[in-house]
Amino acid sequence: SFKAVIFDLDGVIADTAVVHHAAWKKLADEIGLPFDDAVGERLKGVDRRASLEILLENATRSYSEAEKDALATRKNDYYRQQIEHFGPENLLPGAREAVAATRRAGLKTALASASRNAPLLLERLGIAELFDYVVDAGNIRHAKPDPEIFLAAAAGLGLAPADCLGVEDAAAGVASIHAAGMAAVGIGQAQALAEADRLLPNIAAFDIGQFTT
Ligand code: B16
Ligand code: MG
Repeated sequence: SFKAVIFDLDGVIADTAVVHHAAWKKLADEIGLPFDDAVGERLKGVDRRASLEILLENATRSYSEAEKDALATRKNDYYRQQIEHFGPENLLPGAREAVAATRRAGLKTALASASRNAPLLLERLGIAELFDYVVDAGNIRHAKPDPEIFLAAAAGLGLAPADCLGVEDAAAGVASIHAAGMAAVGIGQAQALAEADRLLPNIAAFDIGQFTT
């Protein structure tokens, strides 16, 4: 059975997927690019720069590197304005208990978030101490669906990937978990998460007992 659970943050533990979505939509509206739910779904779990590239697929002109940097910074400013006021009330229901119960069951816990804002968010949510290892997103060179971030989490825990269970709300994240050689729990809508080994409607439905027998 598993020795660790590696959690994603945005959309699994914190109610931030909607905040990222709103910040990207605001930016897209301002620069006159189309932004629908299908594009929004593709941005989930993908790092900031790769998300911007997806957004710019619909652009009618090319953007310089400096312009791209400015756009990515603008999106992050919108996002930061919102999470500045976050507290434990912004945890998704059952999230703290899911992580705490995993530890009580004797498993290790890690965080594999692509967000450079993850450490700040963990502090604000009051759950930083529940993780044995937090991947530094700034050191990850290849965005999800590449396996790098989940492999880094397993390495940080000192465990083999096959001993770890990954939990994700994004299709790119589930693909990253599988590419790392781990089993994946999908959180959310079946449509976007068809590849997950187990599908749960939300993190409150996560029962570590189902994965340790
Ligand atoms: P930042 P996760 C991801 O976090 C988000 O799902 C994704 O929408 C966001 O673009 C990415 O983090 C980068 O976040 O701009 O804060 O560095 O789902 O991997 O926890
Ligand atoms: Mg996510």
